[in-house]
Amino acid sequence: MEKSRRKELETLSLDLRKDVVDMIMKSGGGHIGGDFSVMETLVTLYFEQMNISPEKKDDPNRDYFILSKGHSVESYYAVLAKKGFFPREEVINTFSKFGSKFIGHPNNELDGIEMNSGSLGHGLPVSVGIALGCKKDGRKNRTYVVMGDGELAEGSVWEGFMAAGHYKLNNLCAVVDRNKLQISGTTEEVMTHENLHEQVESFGWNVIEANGNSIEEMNNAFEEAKKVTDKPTCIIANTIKGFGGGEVMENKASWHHHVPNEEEYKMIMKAIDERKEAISNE
Ligand SMILES: Cc1ncc(C[n+]2csc(CCOP(=O)(O)OP(=O)(O)O)c2C)c(N)n1
Ligand SMILES: [Mg+2]
Repeated sequence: MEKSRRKELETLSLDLRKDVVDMIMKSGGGHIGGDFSVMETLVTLYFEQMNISPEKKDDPNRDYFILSKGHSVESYYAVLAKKGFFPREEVINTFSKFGSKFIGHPNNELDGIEMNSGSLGHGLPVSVGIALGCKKDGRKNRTYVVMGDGELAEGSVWEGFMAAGHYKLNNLCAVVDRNKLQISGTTEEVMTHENLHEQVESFGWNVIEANGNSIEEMNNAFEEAKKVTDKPTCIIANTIKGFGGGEVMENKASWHHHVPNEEEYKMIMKAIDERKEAISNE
C-alpha cells in the first residue's frame, strides 16, 4: 500500500472514532472499547478491500460483510455513513434514541447491513451459508465476518469453523478481534483461547496473525487470504481494546460499555489528535 494511502486511512480511522464518541455521548450509551479496537479492520475492508457501495447493495456479485460482534455498531454506522449508505449527521444525532432507525445493534432494514446481529455466535454460521451459496452459484465474490474473541465462547462459532473447513470455503474470510477482553474481564479468565491459532487451523482453516490496529498489516493479511485456493482464512487481529483513545480507555474492561464524562472526552480527543498529528508528520 502506498504510504500516502496508508496515512489517509489511518487518519480516517481516527476521525471515525470521533464520530463514535459523539454518537455515544449524545445517546448516553454504547460499546466504545470494542468500537475502537475494530476500527482499522472495518476501514481496511470498506475503503480498500471490499467490492461494496450503496449502488451495489443488491448486486449478487457484491462482497458480503457481517458484523457478528454487533455491539460494535457505532463503528459500523460511522463507516457505512462515510461510505454513503446513510447521512452522517442523522446517525450521530439520532443513534439509539427513541424512534430512530439507527438502533443499538445492526439491523438489516438499513441499507448496507446484511444481517441482524448482537446476539453473539451467529455471524460465522450465517457467513458460511452465504459463502457456500455464492460458491455453488459460481460467483467470484468474497464473504467477510468479524467476531469478538469473547464471542468465541459460543458453541455455534465452532460449528461454523467446522462447516467452513469441511466445504473448503476459500471465498470466506473471518476476522477475530483479538483484544483479549470481553464484557467483564479478560477472555483468558472466562474462556481461554491461548492456542487459538492451532485451534482454528485444526478445523481446516488457513490462519494469519496480524496487528489489527495496523491498516497496512490488515491489508496485507486480506491480500494473503485471497491467494488461498483450498481453505477459508481466519485473521487473528491482535488489537487493543479502546485503541486510539489513549491511556484513559485503552485495555480496560470497564470501557466495554461506557459513556465518557467531559474530562474523559477531552482526554480521548487529545489522544486522537496527537495520533493524527504524528501521522501527518511522518
Ligand atoms: C449470546 C450473547 N450472550 C451475551 C451477550 C452479551 N454481551 C455483549 S458484548 C459481550 C462481550 C463480547 O466480548 P468480545 O466478543 O470479546 O467483544 P469485544 O471485546 O470486541 O467488544 C457480551 C457477553 C450477547 N450480546 N450475546
Ligand atoms: Mg474482546
